[in-house]
Amino acid sequence: MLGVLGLGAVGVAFGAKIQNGLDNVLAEVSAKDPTGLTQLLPGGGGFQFYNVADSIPHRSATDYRLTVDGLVDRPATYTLADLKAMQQTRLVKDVQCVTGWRVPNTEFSGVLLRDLLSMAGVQAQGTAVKFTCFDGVYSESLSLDEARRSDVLIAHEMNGAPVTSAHGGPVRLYVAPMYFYKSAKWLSGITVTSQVEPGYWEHYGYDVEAWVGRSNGRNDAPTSG
Ligand SMILES: Nc1nc2c(c(=O)[nH]1)N[C@H]1C(S)=C(S)[C@@H](COP(=O)(O)O)O[C@H]1N2
Ligand SMILES: [Mo]
Repeated sequence: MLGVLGLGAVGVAFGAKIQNGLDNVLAEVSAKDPTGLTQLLPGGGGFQFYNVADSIPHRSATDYRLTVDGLVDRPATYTLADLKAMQQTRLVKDVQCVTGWRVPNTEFSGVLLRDLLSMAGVQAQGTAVKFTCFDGVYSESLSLDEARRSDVLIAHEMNGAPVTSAHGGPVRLYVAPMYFYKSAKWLSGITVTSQVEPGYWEHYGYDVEAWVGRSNGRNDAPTSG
Protein backbone atom coordinates (compact mmCIF):
# COMPACT_ATOMS: atom_id res chain seq x y z
CA MET A 1 0.00 0.00 0.00
CA LEU A 2 2.76 2.40 0.91
CA GLY A 3 4.24 2.25 -2.58
CA VAL A 4 0.93 2.58 -4.37
CA LEU A 5 -0.37 5.48 -2.33
CA GLY A 6 2.90 7.34 -1.91
CA LEU A 7 3.35 10.79 -3.38
CA GLY A 8 7.13 11.01 -3.63
CA ALA A 9 9.11 12.45 -6.50
CA VAL A 10 7.82 9.71 -8.77
CA GLY A 11 4.26 10.27 -7.58
CA VAL A 12 4.31 13.81 -8.94
CA ALA A 13 4.80 12.59 -12.48
CA PHE A 14 2.70 9.44 -12.30
CA GLY A 15 0.32 10.26 -9.44
CA ALA A 16 -2.69 10.76 -11.69
CA LYS A 17 -2.26 7.35 -13.26
CA ILE A 18 -1.77 5.60 -9.94
CA GLN A 19 -4.79 7.36 -8.48
CA ASN A 20 -6.93 6.46 -11.48
CA GLY A 21 -6.03 2.85 -10.76
CA LEU A 22 -7.18 3.28 -7.19
CA ASP A 23 -10.39 4.97 -8.34
CA ASN A 24 -11.16 2.05 -10.65
CA VAL A 25 -10.74 -0.41 -7.82
CA LEU A 26 -13.00 1.66 -5.60
CA ALA A 27 -15.60 2.02 -8.36
CA GLU A 28 -15.57 -1.72 -8.88
CA VAL A 29 -16.03 -2.38 -5.17
CA SER A 30 -18.85 0.21 -5.00
CA ALA A 31 -20.67 -1.38 -7.92
CA LYS A 32 -20.82 -4.65 -5.97
CA ASP A 33 -22.20 -2.98 -2.87
CA PRO A 34 -25.93 -2.26 -3.02
CA THR A 35 -25.88 -1.12 0.62
CA GLY A 36 -23.86 1.95 -0.36
CA LEU A 37 -21.56 1.35 2.58
CA THR A 38 -18.54 1.77 0.35
CA GLN A 39 -19.37 5.47 0.21
CA LEU A 40 -17.54 5.45 3.49
CA LEU A 41 -14.43 3.94 1.92
CA PRO A 42 -11.35 6.09 1.51
CA GLY A 43 -11.32 7.90 -1.80
CA GLY A 44 -15.07 8.58 -2.06
CA GLY A 45 -16.71 11.85 -3.06
CA GLY A 46 -13.96 12.97 -5.41
CA PHE A 47 -11.23 12.76 -2.80
CA GLN A 48 -8.12 10.74 -3.28
CA PHE A 49 -6.95 8.83 -0.28
CA TYR A 50 -3.45 9.53 0.96
CA ASN A 51 -1.69 7.85 3.82
CA VAL A 52 2.07 7.56 4.15
CA ALA A 53 1.66 5.17 7.08
CA ASP A 54 1.03 1.45 6.61
CA SER A 55 -2.56 1.46 7.81
CA ILE A 56 -5.30 3.88 8.81
CA PRO A 57 -4.72 4.85 12.44
CA HIS A 58 -7.79 4.94 14.69
CA ARG A 59 -8.72 6.98 17.74
CA SER A 60 -12.22 6.90 19.11
CA ALA A 61 -14.06 10.13 19.85
CA THR A 62 -13.54 9.52 23.56
CA ASP A 63 -9.88 8.48 23.39
CA TYR A 64 -8.83 11.36 21.17
CA ARG A 65 -6.41 13.94 22.63
CA LEU A 66 -4.78 17.01 21.12
CA THR A 67 -1.80 18.55 22.87
CA VAL A 68 -0.61 22.13 22.48
CA ASP A 69 2.94 22.68 23.73
CA GLY A 70 6.36 24.07 22.89
CA LEU A 71 7.06 27.79 23.28
CA VAL A 72 3.82 28.58 25.06
CA ASP A 73 2.96 29.83 28.55
CA ARG A 74 0.08 27.40 29.08
CA PRO A 75 0.53 23.97 27.46
CA ALA A 76 -2.78 22.13 27.23
CA THR A 77 -4.43 18.88 26.23
CA TYR A 78 -7.87 18.90 24.63
CA THR A 79 -10.45 16.18 24.25
CA LEU A 80 -12.81 16.15 21.29
CA ALA A 81 -15.56 17.38 23.62
CA ASP A 82 -13.35 20.31 24.66
CA LEU A 83 -12.86 21.28 21.01
CA LYS A 84 -16.57 20.98 20.27
CA ALA A 85 -17.38 23.23 23.23
CA MET A 86 -15.26 26.05 21.82
CA GLN A 87 -16.31 28.70 19.30
CA GLN A 88 -16.88 26.89 15.98
CA THR A 89 -15.97 28.14 12.51
CA ARG A 90 -17.26 26.74 9.22
CA LEU A 91 -15.35 27.12 5.97
CA VAL A 92 -16.61 26.14 2.52
CA LYS A 93 -13.76 26.15 0.01
CA ASP A 94 -12.12 24.08 -2.69
CA VAL A 95 -9.80 21.30 -1.65
CA GLN A 96 -6.82 21.22 -4.02
CA CYS A 97 -4.19 18.50 -4.04
CA VAL A 98 -0.84 19.32 -5.58
CA THR A 99 -1.21 16.31 -7.90
CA GLY A 100 -4.07 18.08 -9.68
CA TRP A 101 -7.36 16.84 -8.27
CA ARG A 102 -9.79 19.26 -6.72
CA VAL A 103 -12.99 18.91 -4.70
CA PRO A 104 -14.99 22.14 -4.93
CA ASN A 105 -17.11 23.55 -2.09
CA THR A 106 -15.95 21.26 0.64
CA GLU A 107 -17.12 22.16 4.10
CA PHE A 108 -14.89 21.90 7.14
CA SER A 109 -15.90 22.92 10.66
CA GLY A 110 -13.98 23.19 13.88
CA VAL A 111 -11.88 25.50 15.98
CA LEU A 112 -9.64 28.22 14.59
CA LEU A 113 -6.02 27.30 15.22
CA ARG A 114 -5.42 30.89 16.30
CA ASP A 115 -7.89 30.47 19.18
CA LEU A 116 -5.92 27.49 20.52
CA LEU A 117 -2.71 29.47 20.12
CA SER A 118 -4.01 32.47 22.01
CA MET A 119 -5.31 30.25 24.80
CA ALA A 120 -1.82 28.72 25.03
CA GLY A 121 -0.07 32.10 25.04
CA VAL A 122 2.69 32.01 22.42
CA GLN A 123 6.03 33.15 23.83
CA ALA A 124 8.19 35.82 22.19
CA GLN A 125 10.62 33.28 20.66
CA GLY A 126 7.75 31.38 18.98
CA THR A 127 7.66 32.00 15.23
CA ALA A 128 6.29 28.76 13.80
CA VAL A 129 3.98 25.86 14.53
CA LYS A 130 4.71 22.18 14.03
CA PHE A 131 1.96 19.58 13.66
CA THR A 132 2.34 15.92 14.54
CA CYS A 133 0.00 13.04 13.86
CA PHE A 134 -1.01 9.85 15.63
CA ASP A 135 -0.03 7.83 12.57
CA GLY A 136 3.45 8.40 14.03
CA VAL A 137 4.86 9.41 10.63
CA TYR A 138 3.38 12.55 9.13
CA SER A 139 4.23 16.08 10.13
CA GLU A 140 3.57 19.57 8.87
CA SER A 141 4.34 23.13 9.84
CA LEU A 142 3.26 26.71 9.32
CA SER A 143 4.74 30.07 10.18
CA LEU A 144 2.99 31.71 13.12
CA ASP A 145 1.46 34.32 10.80
CA GLU A 146 -0.01 31.58 8.59
CA ALA A 147 -1.20 29.64 11.63
CA ARG A 148 -3.14 32.71 12.80
CA ARG A 149 -5.10 33.10 9.57
CA SER A 150 -8.88 32.95 9.70
CA ASP A 151 -8.94 30.06 7.17
CA VAL A 152 -6.83 27.61 9.15
CA LEU A 153 -8.93 25.18 11.15
CA ILE A 154 -8.59 22.35 13.60
CA ALA A 155 -11.43 20.46 11.93
CA HIS A 156 -13.64 17.74 13.40
CA GLU A 157 -16.42 17.95 10.80
CA MET A 158 -16.30 17.59 7.04
CA ASN A 159 -19.38 18.15 4.91
CA GLY A 160 -21.59 18.22 7.98
CA ALA A 161 -20.46 14.91 9.48
CA PRO A 162 -17.62 13.86 11.77
CA VAL A 163 -14.31 13.61 9.91
CA THR A 164 -13.97 9.91 9.08
CA SER A 165 -10.88 7.89 9.99
CA ALA A 166 -9.83 7.79 6.34
CA HIS A 167 -10.05 11.56 6.09
CA GLY A 168 -7.95 11.99 9.22
CA GLY A 169 -10.55 11.92 11.98
CA PRO A 170 -11.49 12.49 14.65
CA VAL A 171 -9.51 15.70 14.08
CA ARG A 172 -7.39 16.94 11.21
CA LEU A 173 -5.75 20.19 10.30
CA TYR A 174 -7.35 22.16 7.45
CA VAL A 175 -5.19 24.82 5.82
CA ALA A 176 -7.64 26.16 3.25
CA PRO A 177 -5.33 28.44 1.19
CA MET A 178 -2.65 25.81 0.68
CA TYR A 179 -2.32 22.51 -1.15
CA PHE A 180 -3.98 19.71 0.75
CA TYR A 181 -0.73 18.09 1.85
CA LYS A 182 -0.49 20.87 4.45
CA SER A 183 -3.74 19.62 6.00
CA ALA A 184 -2.31 16.97 8.31
CA LYS A 185 -4.70 14.12 9.07
CA TRP A 186 -4.95 12.36 12.48
CA LEU A 187 -3.69 15.49 14.21
CA SER A 188 -2.34 14.86 17.70
CA GLY A 189 0.12 17.63 18.45
CA ILE A 190 0.56 21.36 17.94
CA THR A 191 3.98 22.58 19.01
CA VAL A 192 5.11 26.18 18.87
CA THR A 193 8.72 26.30 17.66
CA SER A 194 11.37 28.94 17.04
CA GLN A 195 11.65 28.13 13.33
CA VAL A 196 9.65 26.38 10.62
CA GLU A 197 10.43 22.66 10.55
CA PRO A 198 9.71 21.25 7.08
CA GLY A 199 7.03 18.56 7.05
CA TYR A 200 6.89 15.06 5.59
CA TRP A 201 6.51 15.87 1.89
CA GLU A 202 8.72 18.90 2.15
CA HIS A 203 11.66 16.58 2.74
CA TYR A 204 10.87 15.25 -0.76
CA GLY A 205 11.04 18.69 -2.32
CA TYR A 206 7.52 20.05 -1.97
CA ASP A 207 7.21 23.71 -0.98
CA VAL A 208 6.83 24.58 2.69
CA GLU A 209 4.86 27.63 1.55
CA ALA A 210 2.25 25.68 -0.38
CA TRP A 211 -0.10 28.47 -1.53
CA VAL A 212 -2.54 27.10 -4.07
CA GLY A 213 -1.62 28.33 -7.54
CA ARG A 214 1.55 30.01 -6.36
CA SER A 215 3.86 27.18 -5.37
CA ASN A 216 5.25 23.87 -6.57
CA GLY A 217 5.41 25.38 -10.06
CA ARG A 218 1.64 25.03 -10.39
CA ASN A 219 -1.10 27.35 -11.56
CA ASP A 220 -4.33 26.02 -10.05
CA ALA A 221 -6.42 29.12 -9.50
CA PRO A 222 -9.08 28.25 -6.92
CA THR A 223 -12.65 28.53 -8.16
CA SER A 224 -13.91 29.72 -4.82
CA GLY A 225 -12.89 31.60 -1.69
N1 LIG B 1 -1.21 12.18 8.50
C1 LIG B 1 -1.29 12.39 7.16
N2 LIG B 1 -1.86 13.54 6.73
C2 LIG B 1 -1.97 13.78 5.40
C3 LIG B 1 -1.44 12.87 4.44
C4 LIG B 1 -0.85 11.67 4.92
O1 LIG B 1 -0.38 10.81 4.16
N3 LIG B 1 -0.80 11.46 6.29
N4 LIG B 1 -1.51 13.16 3.10
C5 LIG B 1 -1.72 14.56 2.72
C6 LIG B 1 -2.09 14.70 1.32
S1 LIG B 1 -0.85 14.63 0.17
C7 LIG B 1 -3.38 14.98 0.94
S2 LIG B 1 -3.79 15.30 -0.66
C8 LIG B 1 -4.48 14.94 1.93
C9 LIG B 1 -5.48 13.87 1.53
O2 LIG B 1 -6.57 13.92 2.39
P1 LIG B 1 -7.75 12.88 2.17
O3 LIG B 1 -7.18 11.50 2.35
O4 LIG B 1 -8.78 13.26 3.20
O5 LIG B 1 -8.26 13.08 0.75
O6 LIG B 1 -4.04 14.67 3.25
C10 LIG B 1 -2.79 15.21 3.60
N5 LIG B 1 -2.55 14.95 4.98
MO1 LIG C 1 -1.86 15.52 -1.72
